[in-house]
Amino acid sequence: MKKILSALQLARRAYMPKLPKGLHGAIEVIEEGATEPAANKDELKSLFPNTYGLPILKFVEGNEKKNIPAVNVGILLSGGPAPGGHNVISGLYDGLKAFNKDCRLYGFILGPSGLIDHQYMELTGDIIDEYRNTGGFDMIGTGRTKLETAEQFERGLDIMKELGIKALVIVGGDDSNTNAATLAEYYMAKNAGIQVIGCPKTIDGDLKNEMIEISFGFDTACKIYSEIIGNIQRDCNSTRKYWHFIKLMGRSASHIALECALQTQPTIAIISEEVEAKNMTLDDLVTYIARIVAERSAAGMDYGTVLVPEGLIEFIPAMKKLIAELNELLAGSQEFAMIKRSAQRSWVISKLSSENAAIYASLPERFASQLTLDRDPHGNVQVSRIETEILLSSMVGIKLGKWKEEGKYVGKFAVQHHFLGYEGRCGFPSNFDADYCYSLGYTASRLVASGKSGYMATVRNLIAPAEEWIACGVPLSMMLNIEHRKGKDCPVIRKALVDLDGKPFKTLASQREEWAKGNAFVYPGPVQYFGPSEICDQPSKTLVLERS
Ligand code: FBP
Repeated sequence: MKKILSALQLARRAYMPKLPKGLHGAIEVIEEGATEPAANKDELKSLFPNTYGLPILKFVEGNEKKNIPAVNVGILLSGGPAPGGHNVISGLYDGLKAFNKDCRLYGFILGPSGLIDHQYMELTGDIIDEYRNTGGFDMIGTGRTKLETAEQFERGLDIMKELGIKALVIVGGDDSNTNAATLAEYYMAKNAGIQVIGCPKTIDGDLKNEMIEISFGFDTACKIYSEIIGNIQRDCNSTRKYWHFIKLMGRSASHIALECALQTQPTIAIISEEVEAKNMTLDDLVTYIARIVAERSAAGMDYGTVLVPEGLIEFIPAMKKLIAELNELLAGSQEFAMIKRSAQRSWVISKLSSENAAIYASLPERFASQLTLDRDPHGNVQVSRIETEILLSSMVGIKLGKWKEEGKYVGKFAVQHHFLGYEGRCGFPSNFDADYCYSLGYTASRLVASGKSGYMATVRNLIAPAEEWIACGVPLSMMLNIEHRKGKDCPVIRKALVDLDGKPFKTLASQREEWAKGNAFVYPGPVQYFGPSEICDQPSKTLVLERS
């Protein structure tokens, strides 16, 4: 069947992403000093003897074109989709072809499982052209299989040997890049002749540190969510009868909620990291929201918006303890899986410590059972399936009901719920993400050509015009630390949470009281692709505040 493309799709296909100067011309790489991780140095050195301490690499514009032999390269996408993934692939493809037109690129299907199960396709020019500047990961698909066992690594090696692949690019978040670090070490230790290179992806924006300014996809996803929040706010301000509780993706950190709050100025924005820092209970949080609802009601405003970060529940200290105990209890528990649904609640209560059992028993049935849903392959609670926005609004409703009985509140509290997550993960990448991702893919090609392994492709100086961005290779080993996961200590890339001393949060904190009192709503409108640079090329507010 012939695919029908919209006019915008056709126009986007023709868009040529901007590249930093350092990626023009011949390959020239500068090695900076040796690196080390911020913590657990000795343990990490013994776990990663071959990839520990590598230098940071910087790519600069080169003059002398060297002859580089053709290589075959594999790429896989891992975890949730993020706008721009196809541009990483097209940047990698174009970068490889620029240094030798006989290079070939293979995509592993549906993420890491494609590598293990030998499901792949060759990515030719025709296929690449069809997906340039499009959203989604559907060119080759993605998955969450965790690459962790020697058997999986060997299965990967078999297929890569068969296809003559010399380098593998893994596009993913903190967990997937942790896998990339382990795989790089494994192949280097056995001299397998396979380079492994990571690439920082996740709409959550929590794969960042002094070397990674932002993960790709965050910019577009936040712009899409902000457009929708703006539309909801305009509806809210038009009908003046609802409180909208809007849950926003971000499995752990609240970067998305914070960025969207800065873009849209909602009535209330919850930031999980603040809830944890202030040691707030669920009741504290409910009281905080109910107080604002009641004050607005007294001023004649029975409406407003509340942004709720998806990962909130794990940041309420008492809930965090409960979830940690549930994780240990349910990890590989055959017994729990065999129990009838109706008996699961009492089984869990009987196994938990008395403190956690009491909290668990106090939760509404539906919510309690959501806390026991399967963990993902990395051991994470699937917070996208937990209806925190409904829990909060119903508890606020109960509190307001009590205040009504006590004569402290007379308003109306009518609620609408929204969950913004999947709507933004496959959107057309913004110009920022289109350029950034293409540059990341191109940088990965330079790492391949330079024979490097155990590196992540990164691009820095992102608030400057794209020409001035800096393409780098950062050792994966320097981003690792040891954390307790699924009942054991393991090396993982540290997740970046919202910094409560950072400018983005401080900006929110300095303005939110005003937003709570009046109508400060901002309606940012849709992402723009063609037009003046100040409308089309602006990076996220978080990035600008953090880096300016
Ligand atoms: P990644 O970290 O893999 O990029 O995924 C992010 C995310 O979109 C989270 O915000 C969300 O909790 C999760 O994926 C949902 O995943 P799934 O697609 O498995 O439902």
